[in-house]
Amino acid sequence: MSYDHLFSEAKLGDLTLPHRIIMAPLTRSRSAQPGDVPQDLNVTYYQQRSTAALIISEATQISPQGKGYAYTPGIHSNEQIQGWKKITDAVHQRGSKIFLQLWHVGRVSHSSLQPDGVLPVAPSAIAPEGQAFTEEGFKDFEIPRALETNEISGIVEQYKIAAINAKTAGFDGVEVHAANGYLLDQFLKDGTNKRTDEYGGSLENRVRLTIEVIKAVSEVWSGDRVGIRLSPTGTFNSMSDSDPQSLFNHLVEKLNAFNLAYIHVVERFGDVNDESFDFALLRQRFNGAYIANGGYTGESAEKSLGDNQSDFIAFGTPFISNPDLPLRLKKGAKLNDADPNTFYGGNEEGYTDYPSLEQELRPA
Ligand code: 8OZ
Repeated sequence: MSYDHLFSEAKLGDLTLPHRIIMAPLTRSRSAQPGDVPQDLNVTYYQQRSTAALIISEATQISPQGKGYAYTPGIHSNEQIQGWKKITDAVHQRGSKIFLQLWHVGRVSHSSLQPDGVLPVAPSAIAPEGQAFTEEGFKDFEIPRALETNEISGIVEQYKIAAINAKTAGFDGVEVHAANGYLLDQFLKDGTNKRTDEYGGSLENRVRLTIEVIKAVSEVWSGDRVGIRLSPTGTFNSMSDSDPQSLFNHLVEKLNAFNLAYIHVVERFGDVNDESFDFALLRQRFNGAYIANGGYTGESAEKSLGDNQSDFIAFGTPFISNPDLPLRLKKGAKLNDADPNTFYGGNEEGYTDYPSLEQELRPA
């Protein structure tokens, strides 16, 4: 089939992107140790994928406290900033753009990953189900420590400093990770937020932290270089909300004050698809671009764009195993399957060794 919509130019904030295929943030857990530093292997990986119209980096911890998985990169030390600089240079050299995803995991961590071995922090003292991925293997989640009201400005400050560091590292913008059960999502949803201060209870109160973070980050970057990732119906990391439509309608209306580049919406995670949520309504209420994500194929992406359901499509798993995904879609070429055994951790295997179409077609 022809992908006329996928391969049409469009504006994202003040950027003009050559097509609609965005590389979704993908945790791959391959930063150099010690220090969670982006390394040459990561440069190669991102450079291989720089025919995406925009790359959104893997989730990146804004502070030592924001870390929840072994081997994920940070953006709080000088070494990390210098490591990222090599990546942004390589991507720019190939003519693409890259945003950094700003990540604080909240309760999705473990004391063994935290500075001084303290408990992870969260809006309320409620543990997620399951286990954290630590350097010593999987460990049961612990009951997190509920943040004091007077600590919250310090959390906002962590995002702001990380946004400044992202600028130093040469990124084109930042995406605030408010999805998939991490700290901001924990404050948004009432399954995890049982607070009785001004950060809990009403919709107004539950969106407060996210809005404060967006405000702080938009003082560093202009709003049109800032996006936010949301997962209204996501249940990953033991998440739930009693009325996600009202919550996220309210949130995007508040976001409109900042002229953000985009909302990046995880519409489904794995096979879970909640038909009761009206994503079109969310898009209608928001004044920036809508990036759709979650299990899209070339065909369903083209249909979504053509039906005016989205402005861009973010592909995750297909970009793991097809570094030149845009070219493959354009040519109607076969896509390689991704091997889940090499998603997280390890070396170049399953990371930088998936072939481009050119490599596949070249006689051995
Ligand atoms: C899968 C494994 C580890 C982290 C997310 C950052 O869900 C993640 C993540 C996904 O956004």
